[in-house]
Amino acid sequence: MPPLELTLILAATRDMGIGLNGTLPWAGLKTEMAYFARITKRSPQPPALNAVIMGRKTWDSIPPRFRPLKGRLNVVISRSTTSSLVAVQRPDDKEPVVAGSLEQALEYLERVREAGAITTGGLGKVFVIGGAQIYGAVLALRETRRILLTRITSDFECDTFFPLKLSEGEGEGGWRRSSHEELDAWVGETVPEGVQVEVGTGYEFQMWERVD
Ligand code: FOL
Repeated sequence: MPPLELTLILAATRDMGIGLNGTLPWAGLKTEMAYFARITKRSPQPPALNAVIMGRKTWDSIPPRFRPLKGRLNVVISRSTTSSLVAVQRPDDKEPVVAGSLEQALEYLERVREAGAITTGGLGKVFVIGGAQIYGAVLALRETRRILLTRITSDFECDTFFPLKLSEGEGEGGWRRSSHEELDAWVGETVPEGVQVEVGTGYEFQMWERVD
C-alpha cells in the first residue's frame, strides 16, 4: 500500500492567524464551516469513512454537541492518554480514538487501513484539522501532500498561527497554489471561486500542494 496521504484543512488570515483564546478568531462563518464539514465528510467511494486528526486543544474547542465530528473517524492526540492503542480501538458516536502522539495516530490509521477495520468501506481521506502544534508536526512529514486553506481576507486579532507562510504567488519551502480546477477535482465538488463574503468577512477557498 502507498503511504497514508495527509491533507491539512484550515482557515487563516493573511498573516496565517488561526486562533484566539482557544477558539476561532471569527464568528458566524456558517457557510465556511459547512464547507469544512462537507469536505471532511465527503468520501470518494462511500461507504469509506474519512478520518480527522486533531490535537487535544482543538478537540476542546469544538462545541460538545458537535463532537466527535459526525460521519468521520475522530482521532485526538493527547499526551495524557491512558490508551496505548495496541489494539485497534473501536470508536463510537460518543468517544473519539485517543492517541498518545502523532506517530501513534498515524500507526493506528495505517492499521485501520490495512485491516479494513472499523469501516465497512475502508478508510477514505485523512484530514489534519489542527491546531498549530499538530499542523507544525505534520508539515514536517513527507505524507503531507496538500493544504486546503480558506484565506480570510479581513483582519482579526489572533494568538495562534499556522507555522507556514502561504502567500499569494509562491508559498514558502516547496508549496505551490493549485488551480481552482485542481481544487474541485480533489474535493469532488464545484467549490465557489473568488472572494466569498459572509457577515462582512471575506474569504477564499484555496488548495496548496507540495511541489516535490
Ligand atoms: N478549516 C476550515 N476551513 N474552517 C474551520 O473553521 C476550521 N476549523 C477547524 C479546523 N479546520 C478548519 C478547527 N475548529 C468545528 C468547530 C471548530 C473547529 C472545527 C470544527 C465543528 O463544530 N464542526 C461541525 C460543524 C458545526 C456546524 O455546522 O456549525 C462539523 O460537523 O464539522
